[in-house]
Amino acid sequence: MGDGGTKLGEHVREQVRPETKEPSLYRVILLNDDYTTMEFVIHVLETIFNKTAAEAAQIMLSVHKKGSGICGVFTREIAETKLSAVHSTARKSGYPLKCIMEKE
Ligand code: TYC
Repeated sequence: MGDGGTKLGEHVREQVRPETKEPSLYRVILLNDDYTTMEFVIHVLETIFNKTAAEAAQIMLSVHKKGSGICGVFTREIAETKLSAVHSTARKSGYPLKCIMEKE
């Protein structure tokens, strides 16, 4: 047969363990800097990370005080897209805002 199929009379092993795995998850972490305005960070959190105004203000202030903070946990491709979106909108507006991703 040669196509991974089975011939008549061959036994097919029942699959006992699924071959699919849960995807790895990544934290997207926003970093503080001295130049990006608080308003712009709040705007980024609302538009890219779908936070409410209250959540965005809380995360922004925590990053401002502590140096970094989690804005969400995503699969790898989505985390990469969020990073690109943050860096692209920040550069367009002339801000050095940075975020990184870390495997959970
Ligand atoms: N530290 C900035 C300021 O005082 C505000 C800020 C907060 C910048 C969070 C980046 O990820 C950040 N304007």
